[in-house]
Amino acid sequence: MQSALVLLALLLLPLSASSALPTATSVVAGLNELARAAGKLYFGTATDNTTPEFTDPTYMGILENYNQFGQLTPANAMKWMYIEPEPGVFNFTLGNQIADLAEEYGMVLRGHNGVWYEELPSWVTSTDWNATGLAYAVQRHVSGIVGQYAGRVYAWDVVNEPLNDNGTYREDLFYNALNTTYINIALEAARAADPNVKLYINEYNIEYVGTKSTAMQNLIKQLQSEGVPLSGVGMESHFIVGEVPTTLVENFEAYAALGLEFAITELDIRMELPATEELYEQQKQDYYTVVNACMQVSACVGVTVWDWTDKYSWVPGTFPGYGDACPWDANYTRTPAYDGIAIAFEGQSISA
Ligand code: 9MR
Repeated sequence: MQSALVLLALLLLPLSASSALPTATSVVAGLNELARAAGKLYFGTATDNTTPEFTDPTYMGILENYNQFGQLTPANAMKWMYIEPEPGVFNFTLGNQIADLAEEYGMVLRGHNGVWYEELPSWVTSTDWNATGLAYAVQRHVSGIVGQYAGRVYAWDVVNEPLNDNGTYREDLFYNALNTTYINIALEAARAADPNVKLYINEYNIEYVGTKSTAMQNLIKQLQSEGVPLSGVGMESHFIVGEVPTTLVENFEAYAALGLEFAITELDIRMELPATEELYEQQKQDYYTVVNACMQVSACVGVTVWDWTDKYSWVPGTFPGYGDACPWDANYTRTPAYDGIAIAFEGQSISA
């Protein structure tokens, strides 16, 4: 009886929804290995130890594979609310866990992030700041976190998402008390705390030619003219299947011309669910387009996906009806998107 049931289950297996979709076919050791062979510093991923990811052995088994991931970004662990929950009182427990993991496997670590309008502790959001008080708090925060990881972090997203989509400055509590000087204060504090770490500004919708990208380039020129330390720009790259911008390379070259390096820092390409074979194929093409754009510009140091499996992606929670944005599906099967990344790092062209 039992073996009859097993047989029945095996017969039904190919009919399940997920196995009807195409999977990756690349026979490669791993994406980081390919990225490094292509001269990039890493292919990496965000990872989150504030959620159940780190208690999932299957997840951890793949995460810890250096051939796949040569770089980690804490999706939440180093954000202000976790790392400085009370004024001047730091808690590095979660951040250290990711930093230790990166070190154990020889992975590059990106620090994320210093100053951002989200995920702030209540002591920051509930204070009616004057300029002097907030300047002190920003300086203490950034020097605390960058100093803690000095020598261990490759690059810090010191300032995160300072712009609105129309190119104006985001009027968050930092801007309201300090205008744009909070950016200078944060970058200078970071440089004082670690003389060697790369200092980045990280932002979305600046990956392509447009108003917001121009505004970011103007901010960079302004900082450079003031002698403020800045090493790189993070191009988040949260895209939609079939809507990947066509001006990535042209735009990336404009940043390289400013003398900066840059990285794809939060790549994912979401689709409207349910997934279809056609959407998966388009997504493969789209992943190829983004990674190939990084390949075309030597100032692009590496590519990070904003977690690698749909099981833990932030996308469905934020964009209802959308998902399947990662190169591994929720069952840890590699999807055609994986092939798109691999083909780009291999320097080959893709057939649509
Ligand atoms: O992935 C992060 C998610 O777990 C958090 O709930 C969220 C809070 O806003 O932040 C997510 O990460 C964001 C990153 O820090 C900055 N760029 C956008 C990312 C996705 O929202």
